[in-house]
Amino acid sequence: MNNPFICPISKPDTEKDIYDDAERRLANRNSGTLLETLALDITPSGAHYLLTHFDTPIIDSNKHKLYFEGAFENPFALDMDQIRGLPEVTMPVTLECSGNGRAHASPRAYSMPWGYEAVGTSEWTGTPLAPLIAQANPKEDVIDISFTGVDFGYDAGVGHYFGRSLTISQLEKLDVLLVHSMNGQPLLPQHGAPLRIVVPGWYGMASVKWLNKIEALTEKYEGFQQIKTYRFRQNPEDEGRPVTSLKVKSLMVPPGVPDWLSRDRCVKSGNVTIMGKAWSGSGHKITKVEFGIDGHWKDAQVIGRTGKYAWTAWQYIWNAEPGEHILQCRATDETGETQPIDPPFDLGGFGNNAIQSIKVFVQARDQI
Ligand SMILES: Nc1nc2c(c(=O)[nH]1)N[C@H]1C(S)=C(S)[C@@H](COP(=O)(O)O)O[C@H]1N2
Ligand SMILES: [Mo]
Repeated sequence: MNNPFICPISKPDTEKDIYDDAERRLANRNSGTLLETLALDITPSGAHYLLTHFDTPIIDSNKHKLYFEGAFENPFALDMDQIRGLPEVTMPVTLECSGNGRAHASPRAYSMPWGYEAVGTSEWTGTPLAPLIAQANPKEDVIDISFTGVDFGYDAGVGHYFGRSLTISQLEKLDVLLVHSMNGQPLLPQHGAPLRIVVPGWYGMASVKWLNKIEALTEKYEGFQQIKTYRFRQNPEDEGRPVTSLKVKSLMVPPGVPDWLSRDRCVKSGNVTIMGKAWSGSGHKITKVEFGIDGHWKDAQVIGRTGKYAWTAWQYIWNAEPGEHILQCRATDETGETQPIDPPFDLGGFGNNAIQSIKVFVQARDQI
């Protein structure tokens, strides 16, 4: 028996607000950012969201090597000491899982049921990848460069190492970083220790963790995580469009205090400072953030961005009047892209950048 998962279970239809054991197992492993940490420019490492398909490999960094192989003129390997000795860059980058928001789309795709919380910003430290690719020197007919982690597992009956690819021309435009540290500390095991890439401005799936192989390919890369998933599809026959750069999006720190189970909020009347973050893909600037109160939109104050590839802080002083309210936020970037009110349909539940809505009950100050 080589592959016991050759006939995988088929994905059942989903029902709104009802989650089965497989979805709950995924949700327990892949924790989300605490939305209250959106008040900070940098997400504390322990509160950064996690998305891991298989198991977290436990790697001895003293033995770990990165191999440049395949159709390079000058293939070589580097150990971690050599990588740490290369020119060092620290970049704040916002990572967001492309499945973020999946649970709010209807029908919900059967997978990791993210609400709003699969996003975070870290200071990533490492060395730019481009000079290393140049040193390895791809042969003339190379079209794709693949990035493979040491984590192996099965999906839809296919056993594979988690791997992704970028074309030579994508690599020229993207400031890909080979990363060994996060927020001033060596990478935590679950975030890719000892080595990962970070692809700024793209959804998280491109930022391969536990990286040990960079391969130059003269044919199109056909790894499972490139071809079978992370594609926008309308139906199962659809070949789909690859998921690439982040769509414009914004979130707010939920104001006031929550009810334990419903997570609805209670706020005191009067001036309430609403804080949040907004971001977009490919280094595009956020030009406008609006704050919605029961469907009436006002301009929020755009404070400033944490970095070219990191989110932008915004705030709005809301004069909260007693009663029940729906609060929302909506960002627009420099290309004019903005967030839809309703989640766009996608078969895999990818790229849902619909606006966030939070229900709050405002109590008159003298009633509390
Ligand atoms: N090797 C490997 N790299 C991976 C993954 C994985 O499962 N294995 N998950 C990807 C996905 S889908 C996302 S969103 C990001 C999440 O990074 P984080 O867990 O550090 O937040 O890692 C990406 N890199
Ligand atoms: Mo992801």
